[in-house]
This record gives sequence, structure tokens and C-alpha cells, in this order.
Amino acid sequence: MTLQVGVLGYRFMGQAHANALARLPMFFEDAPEVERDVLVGRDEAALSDAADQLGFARTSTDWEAVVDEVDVFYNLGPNHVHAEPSIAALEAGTPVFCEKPLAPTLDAAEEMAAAARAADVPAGSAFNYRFVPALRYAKGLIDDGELGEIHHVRGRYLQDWLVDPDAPWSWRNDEEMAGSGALGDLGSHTIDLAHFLVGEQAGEIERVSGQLQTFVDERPVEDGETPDDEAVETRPVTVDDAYSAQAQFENGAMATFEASRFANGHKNDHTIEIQGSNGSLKFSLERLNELEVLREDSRGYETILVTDESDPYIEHWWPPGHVIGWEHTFVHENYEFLSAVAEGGEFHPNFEDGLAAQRVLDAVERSDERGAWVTVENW
Ligand code: SOE
Repeated sequence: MTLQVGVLGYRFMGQAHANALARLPMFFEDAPEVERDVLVGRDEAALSDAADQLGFARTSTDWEAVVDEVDVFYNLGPNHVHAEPSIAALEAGTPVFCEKPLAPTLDAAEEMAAAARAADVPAGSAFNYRFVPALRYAKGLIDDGELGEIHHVRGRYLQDWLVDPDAPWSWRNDEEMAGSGALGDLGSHTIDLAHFLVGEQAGEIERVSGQLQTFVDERPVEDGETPDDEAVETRPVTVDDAYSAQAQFENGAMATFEASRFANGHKNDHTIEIQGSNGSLKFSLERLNELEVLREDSRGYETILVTDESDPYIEHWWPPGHVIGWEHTFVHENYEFLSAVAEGGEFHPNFEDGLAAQRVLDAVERSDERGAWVTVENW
């Protein structure tokens, strides 16, 4: 059976996922057959061009009709568009793959997770960094007890695209549309990765103490510019430009998390370090084929190039040392999600995992408001 896929959203994430769908049949011979059936958006002209570029058979400006017609619905829109179409698709019994973070708010995330529980079809949260081979390999080491008792997690996600005060306003700067700024956009990745890597060993994140900061509180609106390049309109920035938090896991492990869009010189620098009683590991997205591992009794970190055929997903690509890139993580997550849809299997990260990350985001926001530690609401 060929899965007819409907996709809402056709910019950055639309390209990343369309590229992944196009490459699946070339590199994952047991992947389900998929057709890029319908691309959903609002601007018909832009939509038509995007459908041609991304290889979709048709377009629609009516997501409510689409969610009922397709076998799988991808929600790649801005955060404030995640809930309603995803819930409608799930209520129609259509599996959903939704970009991260799950929602702008904890309430919306809870509604989405409830709809997924009721629908009992795969509902995926597109935390793509779980599908980096080096991080899958890292999880294997941790789950095999190579690091021993987990004591420390240090997650950082640094970018610099907003350090220029004239960088234009976008939906990512608006609380109504995004929910939060660097916290939700980048921190959600790091928090989900911490759950993925150490959740089985260290348990849930029980409490957090965090702070949010906005360095530039209004920005020029790109399409508001006049011919003399003078922005005629600015819009307020109502979310954080950066956040930092400390957290404690159930087993007592200590975590520090931070993210910034003002970290000069860091383009897409997502790093995570984990220290345990018997060993440690370090990962950086800017060197995503490598994992640094400190094993028991060794004197220093060893750098492992995670590109052997036996390493996660690598058998589908190239010989050892022919490194892969950021876009391959989308191919891996699409392979796993669509296989779960075709075979009726379980996919992680699902909406429960997305909700678990959202609870921590919410706790960091509450802690910032109160200037105190707060517990993460897990009920
Ligand atoms: C922000 O610029 C962003 O595109 C995030 O939204 C993505 O989730 C991240 O993978 C790369 O940076």
C-alpha cells in the first residue's frame, strides 16, 4: 500500500521533510511506499511553486479537508498552528507527524497528547536529533551501563542569527505564535535529548530553576521596508532571546541547560555532555559524525567516528568515513515514523514525549516568573 502524505508547511521544515521523503526509496529499500500527495498552505501562488519544487501532486488551502483524505498528515507549520490541525487529523484517525516543540503552551500540548491517546494511531514529535547515529550509539553505551550512575547532563544549543538588532522580526519572536523563543525552539531539542539519553537511567526531570532573557525587544518587519530600505514598521519581541536553567533528575543527577540566539560565532552548535560514575561522553552537532567517549580507567576522551556499517542507520548510506549530514537525521526519523504507520508499530518521540518536554519548558517559564525552583508537573 502506498501512503498518501499531506504536508502543512513548505518552508524550511517543508524542504527538510520533502527531501527526506524523496530519499527514502533510494536508501531504505524496506521503507513504506509514500507519495507526496498534497501540500497545504495559505498563499496559492507560493504554494504552487513550492509543490513543484518539493514534488507534491497537488495543493490545498483547506487543511480541514486534507486531514480526512490522506493516510498521514505532517504538521510543519509555526508552533501556533500545531494543535488544531493535528487534533482534527487524529480525530479523523489519521496519523500525525508534528514539528517541535509540540505546542506554544502546556495546555495545547496536553490537548494534543490527549487526542493522540484517544486516536491510537502513531503521533510523532519531530525531534530529529534523536536520529543522529552518534547519539543513538551514545544511548546504547548509556543503556549498557558503560557510564555507570548518571551524575551530570550539560546541554547547550547556541546560535547567533539574532545578535544583529536589525535582523528581521519573525513568528519565532512572538509569544502568541511561538510560545517561547530560544527556550522552546532550541531548548525543547536539548530537553528531549536528555530524556532520550538518560531518562531510563536517571528518571524524570523533577525540578528546575531557570531564567529567560530578551536582549532586543523590537525588530524591523522585513516586508514593511520601503525602497530606501528604511523599515516602516517594527514589531515587539515578546519571547526570550536566550534561556538558562538548572535541573534535577529523579536519581539526583544534576543538569544545566541553556540556549541562545545571540551566541556570536555559534551557528547551530547543539552540544550535550554526560558524566557518570564510570565514564563520560561529549557530542557536538557541528561534528555530528563523532562522539567523544571517556571509558572507565582510561586517561582521556577517545573520539569515535560513528560511520561504520554496524553503527545506527549507516548501513543505508556510505562506506566508513563518508560522513553524513544534518539532513540525514530527517531521513532516519521519517523512515521510523512511516514504518510505524505502515506496520502499526510504536514510534518515539511521540506526543507523550513531546508533552514531557513541554512540561519542562513550562516549568522553566514558571521558575523565571517566580525567581525560584519549581517542580515539573508530571501527573
Ligand atoms: C531555529 O533556527 C532552528 O531552525 C530550529 O527551529 C530547528 O528545530 C533546529 O533544528 C535548527 O534551528
